[in-house]
Amino acid sequence: MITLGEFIIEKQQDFPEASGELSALLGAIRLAAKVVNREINKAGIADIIGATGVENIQGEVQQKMDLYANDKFKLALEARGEVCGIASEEEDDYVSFDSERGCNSKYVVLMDPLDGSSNIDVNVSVGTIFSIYKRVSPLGSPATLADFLQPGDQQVAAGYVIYGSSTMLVYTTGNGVHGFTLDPSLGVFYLSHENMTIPKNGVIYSINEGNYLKFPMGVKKYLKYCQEIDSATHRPYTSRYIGSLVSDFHRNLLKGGIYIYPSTASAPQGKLRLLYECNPMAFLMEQAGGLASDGERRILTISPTELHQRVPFFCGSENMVNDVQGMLSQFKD
Ligand code: AHM
Ligand code: MG
Repeated sequence: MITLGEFIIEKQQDFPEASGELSALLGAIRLAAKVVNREINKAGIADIIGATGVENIQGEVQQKMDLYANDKFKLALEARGEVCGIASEEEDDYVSFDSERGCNSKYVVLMDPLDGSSNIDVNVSVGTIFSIYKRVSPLGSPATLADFLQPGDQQVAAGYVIYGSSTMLVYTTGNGVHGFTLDPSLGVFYLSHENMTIPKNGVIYSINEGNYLKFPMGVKKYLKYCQEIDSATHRPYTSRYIGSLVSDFHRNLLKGGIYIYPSTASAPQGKLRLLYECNPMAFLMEQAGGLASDGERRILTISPTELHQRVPFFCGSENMVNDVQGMLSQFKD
């Protein structure tokens, strides 16, 4: 049984120039994940369910657990001292860690500390998403906005934690995707899914179909294609939508499928955020052999202009993403 800590150190040895800073940073994420996991498991007993009554900068109601998770990840990252700043769904602006240690750290972390938080109150899986870059500003100074506005193909690591029927941490440093399952009695993550890959063809599609009438024509055509009967291509496909990106992504990664959050008539850029939702998931998906696009371009090549920028998201099995992209280019509104 290999633990996450052992695995990170083992992989670090493949890079003779590695200083151990990224390993320490991943260690901080691992610790915060355990703390958040413990708290989420008490939902229903402790006073952690429900809204705070405050909205974040994106006009979404913050849940108590959103803020708790944000605080724990921020504290763990600042304490470990390997990052010069963080950006988060729950923070209006980026936060730079201006201590001497912070200014001399070479990484930044972008995160969605608790994704799918509307599912906590009803005991449905939620997750944490994280994305790690090397800073572009000089060492020895505070972090700058430019450190956070890098295209996704510059990520050095990305991953998620899924707080599900078991808790897993899945990450990549650009050398495959590896999954670890928490043994809650010992508080240790063990390697359970080495080199995860997604099937090229899937039979699951995940989309909030309630918005159907607002979808672009190409997406409507693709959904009808998914529902047609054709035994050669295993259609009709199966519809599965949890409403927690991490959970929908994780299932599709293991089984093969596509996750779609397209532009809609009322939200032309879709709902999901490029920097701390789509980019890390796109990095993981490509590392697992799948694709992630905004309908036209690879997500990882988009140059961000804003911290909380949104983007349409099509992510999953290679052939499924290619099919929907084909329909988007064929059927324009
Ligand atoms: P959140 O970060 O506020 O939780 O929003 C992101 C979530 C995703 O996890 C999920 O896939 C999507 O929003 C669901 O949106 P909708 O309710 O519109 O289907
Ligand atoms: Mg989110």
